[in-house]
Amino acid sequence: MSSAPSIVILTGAGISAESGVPTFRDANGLWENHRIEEVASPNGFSRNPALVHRFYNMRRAALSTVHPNPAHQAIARLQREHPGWVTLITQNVDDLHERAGSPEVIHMHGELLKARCAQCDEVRTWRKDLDALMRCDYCRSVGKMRPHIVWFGETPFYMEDIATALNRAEIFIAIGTSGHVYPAAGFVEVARQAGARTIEVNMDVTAMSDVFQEHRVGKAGEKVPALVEELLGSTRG
Ligand code: BV8
Repeated sequence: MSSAPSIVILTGAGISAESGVPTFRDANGLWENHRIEEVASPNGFSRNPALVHRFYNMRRAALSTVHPNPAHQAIARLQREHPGWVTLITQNVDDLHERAGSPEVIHMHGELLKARCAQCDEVRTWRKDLDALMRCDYCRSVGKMRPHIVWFGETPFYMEDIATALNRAEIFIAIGTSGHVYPAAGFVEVARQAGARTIEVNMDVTAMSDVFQEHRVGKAGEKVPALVEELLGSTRG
């Protein structure tokens, strides 16, 4: 096992901002005058499935107009070149990490380009619009297709894998996340308890800034490539 430190990275909407994907704070938590917590929730979906499908269809269609930025590319480079473990956890539902070349991405809040049948739980890649009248190809039920997204009040995906990675982290880096949504916001505390060096990359102060030991204040597109160069340089010796 290499002596190189194991690194855990958590990304949020801020890493995709320079690619042109609006952050939740940019929308100050609203969409078409609905609070995002209402739209991105099981109650919101059962109350008004057409509204929720519209919310996700619009964001899914917008993916074809945006591209990875140097921050996504730098993380993919770290995953390729760092001799130790690198675990990439994202709260984002876009596919920009994958398109930047990241070999493994833990989408703890799901993915825009996947749909799930609420009847049989089958998940499939989905690039088009979803609607409330669609039939599931597997169980044939109608009207049960939903975005494969973790809504507010639902349990995030891959929590066991995440806990394992956090407990063995020697460096924990959070990039472009405001630290308001749990359990992701609490990951820094778990890593710090495990003795990790903690680094926050953000343009602003966040709800969790005081828990991080180090800060790289600025745009992810500039600060992440510099941080990756620093980390790779230190393992090159
Ligand atoms: C759960 C998918 C149980 C949907 C999302 C009361 C108190 C505490 C917690 C709760 C509470 N009531 C309810 C809860 C729990 C709730 C929660 O935390 N609510 C909040 C609102 C208080 N959480 C849940 O419901 C979660 N589930 O708790 O289940 C459980 C717990 C543990 C274990 C098992 C079960 C599920 C939450 C998931 C919801 N789904 N996404 C979709 O995308 O449509 S959340 C969504 O919002 C994102 O995924 C992300 O997580 C969050 C937005 O945060 P950010 O990504 O940080 O984005 P934001 O816009 O806020 O900030 C951008 C940041 O970038 C800023 O800091 C900005 O300065 C910076 N930035 C901008 N540009 C740049 C930049 N930085 C660098 N460079 C730039 N260019």
